[in-house]
Amino acid sequence: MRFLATKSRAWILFFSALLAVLWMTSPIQSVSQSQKQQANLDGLRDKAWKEGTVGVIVNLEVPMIQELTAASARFSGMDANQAITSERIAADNALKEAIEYAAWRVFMELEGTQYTVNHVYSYIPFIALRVSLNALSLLEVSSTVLGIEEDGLTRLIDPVEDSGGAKGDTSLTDGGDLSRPSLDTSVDLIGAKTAWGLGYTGNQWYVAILDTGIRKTHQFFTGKNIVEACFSLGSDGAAGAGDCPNGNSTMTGSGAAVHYSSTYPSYDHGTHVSGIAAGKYGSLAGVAKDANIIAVQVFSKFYGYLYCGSNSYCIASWNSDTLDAMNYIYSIRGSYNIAAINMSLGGGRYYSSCDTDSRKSAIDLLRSAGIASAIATANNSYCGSISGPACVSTSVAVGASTDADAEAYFSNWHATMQKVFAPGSGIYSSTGASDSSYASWNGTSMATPHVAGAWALMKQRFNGSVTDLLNALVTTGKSITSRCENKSLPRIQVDKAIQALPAGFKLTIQSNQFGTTQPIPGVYTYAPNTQVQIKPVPNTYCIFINWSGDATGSSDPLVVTMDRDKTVSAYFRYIYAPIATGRKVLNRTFSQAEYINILSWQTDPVNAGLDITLYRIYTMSGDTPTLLVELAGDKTEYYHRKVGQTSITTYAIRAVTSSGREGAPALVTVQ
Ligand SMILES: [Ca+2]
Repeated sequence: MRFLATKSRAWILFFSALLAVLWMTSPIQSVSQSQKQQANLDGLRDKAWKEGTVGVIVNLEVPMIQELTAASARFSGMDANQAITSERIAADNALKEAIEYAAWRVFMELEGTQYTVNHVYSYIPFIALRVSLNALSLLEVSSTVLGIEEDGLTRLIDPVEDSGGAKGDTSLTDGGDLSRPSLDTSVDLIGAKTAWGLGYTGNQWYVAILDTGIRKTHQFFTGKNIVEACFSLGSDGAAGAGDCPNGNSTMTGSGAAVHYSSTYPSYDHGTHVSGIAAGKYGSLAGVAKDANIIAVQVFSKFYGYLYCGSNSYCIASWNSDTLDAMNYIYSIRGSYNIAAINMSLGGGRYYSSCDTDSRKSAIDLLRSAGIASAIATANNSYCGSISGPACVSTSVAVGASTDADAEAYFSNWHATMQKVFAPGSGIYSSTGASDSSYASWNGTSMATPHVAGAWALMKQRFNGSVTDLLNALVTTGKSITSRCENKSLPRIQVDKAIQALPAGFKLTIQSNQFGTTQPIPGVYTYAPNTQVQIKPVPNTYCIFINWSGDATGSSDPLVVTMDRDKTVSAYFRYIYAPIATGRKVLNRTFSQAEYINILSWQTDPVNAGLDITLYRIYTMSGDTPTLLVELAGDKTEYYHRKVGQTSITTYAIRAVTSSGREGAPALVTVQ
């Protein structure tokens, strides 16, 4: 275990500057003990006492968290250019620093107790720790802590066994016959093939599979870009050494999401799920056949009866690892067009929404960036209850149906927590045994990637919000009545959902590095003949010059009529400081002698072509400017009269354009 006590000095140094600033500007509201989630505290104390430590996920009080999150989530989808990347990173960093500061406050309070820091999340106000009883007691009374939940283990949703078969009908394991299998049937049933015919194949989009990793050399993933990551604390539930391929508890990059050996049951679950969402080989294909995959391995390896029951070996995912995987997906939203995350994992039994779960924050964060969380309801045959995190009200919880459009007997049912059905019986997809192995499995785990894949098809048509796209799926799906009660939910019909979404033309908005636009640069889809307003937003000391591409002139705002796909680019320029000098002279007039500061300047030649109509001269008191005088643009000299003989004055001279934008200041000190 890695205890942080010896590291806290580095934290102190790192955050000392922040402390000074934030202490003044951000009053920390104290949180009454009654506001915290009390339910499990007794259980946590008990566990910490018996086992020495307990894994916890701690909800932090972070001032301005809603504003900071909204500022970050404004940057959804891929960055259009470098200017956006730097703005997004600035917004993300502001959020990250506020969370780190709150985390640091907690670590200060825990000084002298035993604890391990497992995760400090960058974008959600949580940290995950393994704590001693002493540390837990301090967390309970901390004014920076809003809630404490156990870092629980969540299982894979194992495929349901057919009679006599290990995982569904393994007799279908591929012998070269790729035309027969039922993935073909289910993909066709939900209208994916029709959607491909309309041009929607998931091309350019990514589906993120949070699962057991992937056999990326499998023929079903030929030609796909596969982004990999791993979050796996290991059986000790502590950061540092872990079960990722590099031996650590986190890893990104090639090889990070390689699956475990077949010693571990369901080791290749993620390979099967990925194939359903986005596989393609020969005539067999998953739902979003041209989509790419972000494979995130979130499971740790366990051994022994306590964890694995009758199996010697098993896998389970620490909730704090799953949370970090979701946080990671958000962190790379500027680099990939991410349609949805798929979580074919779950645990527990929930009769109503579990919206106090930490995973709600991550699901909402992804949702604010337009990324859906498709989550399996699990396979316990429950009526009126489903597993978590599908129970989070803002997830897209998926139950399983059959190819005959009946509810699968194993599928957990809840009329409102579940959102849709998708086929999950006898679904044929890639497995981990070899690069050409396939098998037919049953389960809500297999239903869920049908929805994640469908999301990529819909996003290609219309890059709308999770609400928009879910609404399209729900209103166009085929109604399936539950075996549990006389209520129905729609089985997805993606071709119809796509046609219900705005047909849309694409508007690509770009800007150079000296400004941005509102809406921010990116690719948008609008219904035909929509009039779109775009405002140019210059950076400090910059000026908007004109539009190019499918627009000209310098209208602010620009109105674009969407009668076809269009691209508009906003061109901005930096206004350079004048080239200036200053000196002090003693002037003897008839009546008196006076000291005069003489300032002279000329426009920097780099400004050529800019319409400089004014110069403004400020005197500086520290960083604070006070306007001294405003002069016409043809002036190149100013006499500041009656200054003290020994006075030292700093002037800021700025060029001002006809549109009133001020350029960068030339600072001139005269003494
Ligand atoms: Ca570990």
